[in-house]
Amino acid sequence: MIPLPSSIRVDTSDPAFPILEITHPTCCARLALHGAHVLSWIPRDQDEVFYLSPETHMKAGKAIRGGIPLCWPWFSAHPTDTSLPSHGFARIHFWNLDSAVDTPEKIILGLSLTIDDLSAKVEISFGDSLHISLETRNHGDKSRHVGGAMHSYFSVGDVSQVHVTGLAGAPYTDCVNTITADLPLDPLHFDREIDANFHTTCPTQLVDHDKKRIIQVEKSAAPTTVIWNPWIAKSQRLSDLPDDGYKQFVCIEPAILNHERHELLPGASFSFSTTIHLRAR
Ligand code: TA6
Repeated sequence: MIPLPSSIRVDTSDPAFPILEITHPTCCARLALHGAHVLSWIPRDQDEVFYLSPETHMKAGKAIRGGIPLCWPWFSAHPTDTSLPSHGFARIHFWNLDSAVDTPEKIILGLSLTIDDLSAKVEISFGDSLHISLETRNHGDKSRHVGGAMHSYFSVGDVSQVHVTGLAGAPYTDCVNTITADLPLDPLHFDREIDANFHTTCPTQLVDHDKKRIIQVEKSAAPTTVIWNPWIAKSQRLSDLPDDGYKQFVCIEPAILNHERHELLPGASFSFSTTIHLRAR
């Protein structure tokens, strides 16, 4: 482990699953090296921003349910080989911690993962906002197609008391056929399973009347924003989510879908990112 500033300690209560615990004047946060996975972010004077299932796995090779799963180098099912893991490799491998910097405004972590001839470098800044940038580089001699997502589970007080704005007019793909004429999309309320890909570069806002806050999700180089809430039936089918887990989160996911993947020529790189801000409502 690299030398860490005093604002970061390693929780080794499970030595096989190290978690960084950040205590900084601007925020507290937790990150698992497995998946370079943000588990928690609590800005000063705010409540927890992310939902983490009390029934999540926390072991090698299993995706964590909640926080910010990094989907890479593809989102959802692999475009040609369905035997490969859904949402790619990033969230089911341990990443290397390459850097940890403490500044008065934020903590900046750098982590990396290499799979075959693709390397991923993620930079995560924890402060009074949260910024994640994921850079992919092709070290091979053939071009590669790369996509992914930052699959954030935002904690809500009561899913019936929230709505999402910023989707007005965006073309979308409804992955579960639940968006019908009775469900306006801007603002988007939740009274059923929603799994939809909105093709927009605009920021999205999660307005939480219960927690009296607005979470703004900005992004760069991610042409789609995925909105997901599993609702009742799917929550009951997911073994790592309580049956009523759907009441406590909404996923807003900056994404590069399979048909939007970047072609990375040998030696080339590209990055996409998200920035999350909170404000009172
Ligand atoms: O959020 C979009 C989505 O692709 C949904 O279809 C749902 O499957 C979700 O991701 C969770 O995926 P996971 O593999 O983590 O269960």
